[in-house]
Amino acid sequence: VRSLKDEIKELIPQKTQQFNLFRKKFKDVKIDTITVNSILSGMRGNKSMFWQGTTLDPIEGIRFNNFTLSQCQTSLPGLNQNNHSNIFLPESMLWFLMTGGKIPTLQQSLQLSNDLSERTKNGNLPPNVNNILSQLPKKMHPMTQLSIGLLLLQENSFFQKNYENGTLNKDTYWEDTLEDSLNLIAMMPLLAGKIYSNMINEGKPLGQFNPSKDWSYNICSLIGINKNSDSSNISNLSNRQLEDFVNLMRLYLGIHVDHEGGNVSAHSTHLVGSALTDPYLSYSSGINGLAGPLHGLAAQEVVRFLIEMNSNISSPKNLLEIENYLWNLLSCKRVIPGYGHAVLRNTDPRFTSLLNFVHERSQEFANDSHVQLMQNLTKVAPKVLTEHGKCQNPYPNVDSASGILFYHYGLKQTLFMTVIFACSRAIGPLSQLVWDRIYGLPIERPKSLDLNSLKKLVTSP
Ligand code: FCX
Repeated sequence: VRSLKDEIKELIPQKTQQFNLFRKKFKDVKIDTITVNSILSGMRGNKSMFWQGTTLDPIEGIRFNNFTLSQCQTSLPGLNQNNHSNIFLPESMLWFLMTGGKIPTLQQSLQLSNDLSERTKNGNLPPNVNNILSQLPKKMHPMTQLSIGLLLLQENSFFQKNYENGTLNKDTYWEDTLEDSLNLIAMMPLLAGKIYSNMINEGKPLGQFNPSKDWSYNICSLIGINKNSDSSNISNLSNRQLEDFVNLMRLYLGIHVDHEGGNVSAHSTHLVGSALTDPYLSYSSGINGLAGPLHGLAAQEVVRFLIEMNSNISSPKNLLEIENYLWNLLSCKRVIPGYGHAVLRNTDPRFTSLLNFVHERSQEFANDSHVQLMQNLTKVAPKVLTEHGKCQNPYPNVDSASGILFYHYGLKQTLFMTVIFACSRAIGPLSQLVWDRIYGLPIERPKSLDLNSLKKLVTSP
């Protein structure tokens, strides 16, 4: 089976030729105008960034290489049914994004999975990294621990080493970027496992890495929610539930990989990377952005919000009480977490795919009052937010469902949930970083303006 690197190498001449021709032919064509409001409102809607793998349509949601999420779910290989299933392997998506749209065979996905396993050197973090992470204060925010973990791994960057010793040139930047990116992605399960064990098990391992298993399976294993878990105190799940949890993890990791380029985690990785910064440093910056409550941390906020609301209403089925609770929240100038989006103007298809996971297992979730509340909220929150009249998108986003499903299976540490998001998000922005190097994109440097300069621009004819 050909390796991912060979596949990319073969694509480069044709893709770069297309890219360069396009740039040459259309370089002076105007495609957007920038208003004062867009400068003062987080550059919302400015068409000013090149991003290859994903685009976000306000109504239909995310497309990966022009495939909708449901097309990905029927086309990308997974482990469940005849090579293709609704739950594809995140490794399949990694291949699909890195190759700019080539659908891998199951064999190629499994080979990539195996490649990632081998890159972990028997499932161990380098001893110095492990030691330093063990010494971090156990109460340190897990996203801070993750960012530190990546910075510690940076000493293994081939890009950084080879740039320093002068053996790289513009044509070969991408090769070490790919190498570093795959090594980084391979290490994410180990970092996640270490951080979760710091949080709940005094840094002692919760489970074992299994080199013959896939990336998602190993995340479940290393956080102690798996059949081979060393720790009996964490999950009391039946075999079927453990299997479902691994599938939920595969689904979650597959759908969170990317959400076009402008979101904070993707954009910060891209921006920092544009200074020829290596993948470890670049993605560590992305992670710092993901840790914000308006971005990746929202899933955790939703879990806290659902638990809190359930303790204040008589039943998750009482829609009137839910409505009153939401109005009360809004009157205190707080947001309804898991609702709204900067680009989407419809229900997030990623939310729908998580909801389908629940519907397919209705017995399992029948008695979970938090999952019921999450579902019933969809009947009330859009109406309330619409009447409230501020929010441009009153519909649920992916974070509305993700955390509470993990919670159901025993992952109770809400602060940790964004670490799992970060495992997934590595895939999109790092695939882009490889292509940034192939296309030779320059350092990003938008022009900033102070109020005086803006005033001059708006008053001059
Ligand atoms: N509840 C209450 N008010 C909301 C709201 C919500 N869920 N969503 C938006 N609003 C408010 C905004 O706070 C803003 O108020 P302001 O004028 O007083 O500042 C107004 O409505 C207009 O905001 P809008 O243009 O619709 O949304 P933005 O693009 O500014 O912000 C986010 C988008 C996602 C940040 C916003 O909808 C929000 O805070 N949602 C809740 C948090 C959340 O779920 N985040 C996850 C987003 C996503 F999935 C991700 O990127 O990870």
